[in-house]
Amino acid sequence: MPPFHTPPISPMAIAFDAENLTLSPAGPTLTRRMSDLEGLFLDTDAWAAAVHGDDPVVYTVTSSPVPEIDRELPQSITTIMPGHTSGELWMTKGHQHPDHQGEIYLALKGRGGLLMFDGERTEWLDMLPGTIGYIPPGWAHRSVNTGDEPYAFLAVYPGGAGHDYGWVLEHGMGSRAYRATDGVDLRPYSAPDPASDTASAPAATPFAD
Ligand code: PAN
Ligand code: ZN
Repeated sequence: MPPFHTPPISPMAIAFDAENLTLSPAGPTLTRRMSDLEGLFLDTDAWAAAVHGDDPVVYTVTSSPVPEIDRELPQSITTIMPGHTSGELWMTKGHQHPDHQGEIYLALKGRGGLLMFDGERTEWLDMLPGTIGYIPPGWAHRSVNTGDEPYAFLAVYPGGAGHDYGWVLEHGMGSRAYRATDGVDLRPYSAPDPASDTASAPAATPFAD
């Protein structure tokens, strides 16, 4: 066996259903609720009101069985629900790969955006079905649903890259994406407001409501 072969993964076919957003055979699925996005939305009161309400699912990540280990190339489909928290569009947590390596996203359904930040520069890519968004090494990345339907994309990334979520909490993402009549309103990043009384805060609003 060549030294670069990592048992027990063997060559495999993975059925990719871009309509039903499934990978088969499937690996683990992650569900991220509003409560998992602490410290990320600017309006902390609105975030807390949503958490204390029905704590909605903001996104899911379903994976193939390829593991997140060095030299492997895992894939996953992320689906972000439409909605906003005080105007700030629903989004993934965002992360930096501690072992800086590139990644690709292929947009599948809905409309979204890929926000990237390297600590100094911010980039935004509009993501429509068929768009490949390329994330170069060293750019933290976050996905945003800019439409009124679920936004889904396939991600393919190096299994040994790791996921550092603390980096985004510490450094931010350079911009925040707000709902706009036509697309998205990108505003300069600012740290979340300190929490106050949540009783009168507006709850997060799925567009479907
Ligand atoms: C993606 C992301 C996925 C969820 O597979 O992990 O969209 O976003 P968060 O990890 O920021 O919650 C990816 O970029 N993997 O490296
Ligand atoms: Zn990534």
